[in-house]
Amino acid sequence: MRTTVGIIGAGPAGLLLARLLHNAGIDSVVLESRDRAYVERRQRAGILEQGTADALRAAGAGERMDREGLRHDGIELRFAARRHRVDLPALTGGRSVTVYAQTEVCKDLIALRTEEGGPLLFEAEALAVEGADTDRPRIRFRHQGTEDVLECDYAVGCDGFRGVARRAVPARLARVFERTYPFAWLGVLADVPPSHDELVYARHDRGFALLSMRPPATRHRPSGQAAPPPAGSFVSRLYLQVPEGTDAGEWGEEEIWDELERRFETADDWTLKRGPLIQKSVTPMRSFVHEPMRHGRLFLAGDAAHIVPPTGAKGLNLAVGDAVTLARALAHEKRTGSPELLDAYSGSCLRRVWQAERFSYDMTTLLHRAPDATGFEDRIQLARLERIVSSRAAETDLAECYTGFPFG
Ligand code: FAS
Ligand code: PHB
Repeated sequence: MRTTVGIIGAGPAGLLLARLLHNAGIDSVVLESRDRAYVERRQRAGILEQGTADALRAAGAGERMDREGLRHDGIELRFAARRHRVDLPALTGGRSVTVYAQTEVCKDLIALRTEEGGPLLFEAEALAVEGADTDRPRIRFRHQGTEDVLECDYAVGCDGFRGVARRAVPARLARVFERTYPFAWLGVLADVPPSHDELVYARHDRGFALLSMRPPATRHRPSGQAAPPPAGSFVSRLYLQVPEGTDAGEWGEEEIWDELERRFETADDWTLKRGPLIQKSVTPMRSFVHEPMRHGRLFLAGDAAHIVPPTGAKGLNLAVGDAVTLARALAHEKRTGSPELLDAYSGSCLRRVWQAERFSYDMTTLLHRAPDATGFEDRIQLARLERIVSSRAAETDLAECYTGFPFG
């Protein structure tokens, strides 16, 4: 099998890259180890930055997002029973975010790929990337029980944190930066309308909690069905900080609601509506960056190169930024013969990645209470929050970072 760009992974990075290359007249093959149902059902990110929403529209993949997604102009910070709304457009010259789940983004991109006809092989597991530092990189893979080789001009690892592509970068040339956190997120999807119309990030002595939401389409409705949901029909997506290594089975339904209620406490009459839990899972918290994001004709994009704790809602958006940057560079090389944007890819992405790492780290340490937190650290957290809610400069930094960084 042969193609111009061999893409490993059909998550947001791989699917959007394939779409952008198609629009630029560049052929590609996407190899995805799981089946379509798994990829379309995997509950992950829920917030699209302004740049991500714009990129999906420009790629011709934003129609259902515009119909079913929800524009959000603010988020609420909650601490010491206080509530503070951060007005995103007012602080960023008009930028907002869109609530539209990663599952839906993937469904839309898979549907487009299937329509446009470019090869997207499910249950095709890449085994290794070979010859990355030659003119003919190859991806060895197994599909339907048979081993095969995908010859390509360029190989792109969009295969996530546990993928194989990164291994093709010689250890002597790689630098890894990593931090793990002593806590994780217990995430639930609940069949009850959200108790607030925007996201709520709560810092509490008992730990962090997040109130988010999902369009009803997230209830595993196959993409393409009509009937746009009325905004009121959204369901609740909620997260609780739990100790690292927690098993979701340790938490019963009532216990989860009771703990959420404690952490979202306010001085006013706000209440948390309860309902049946549809889905429950634990996400570990990690900061990780692999440098460089290129080796010869192998490029890394998305979680294959970097991981952020989800507090800043950056993971999916960084993956989109990498795909946009790489597609632009490959199209430039096809049009002009010049490799200059390809040569600039890693540095350009890493500038954006490190800004997102800094913001995600700041939001995580601002809002989560470490198991060994001291009274001093509690007071510093509250002082940091007080600074944000009382200083337009500090609040602007949060709003600019939350709505997203320009794609290089
Ligand atoms: P992905 O991991 O999405 O996709 C990689 C794909 O490659 C997968 O489909 C995988 O099956 C495939 N693959 C792996 N190895 C392969 C091989 N050898 N051969 C072929 N295919 C292979 N981000 C947020 O912004 N907000 C959140 O709330 C949030 N929650 C998350 C919860 C969880 C449990 C996880 C794991 C991540 C979460 N993230 C969140 C981050 C997440 O959204 C990622 O940033 C996003 O999926 C990155 O997209 P990709 O880089 O495409 O990687
Ligand atoms: C989500 O809706 O899944 C979500 C929202 C904001 C975050 C993280 C996750 O910061």
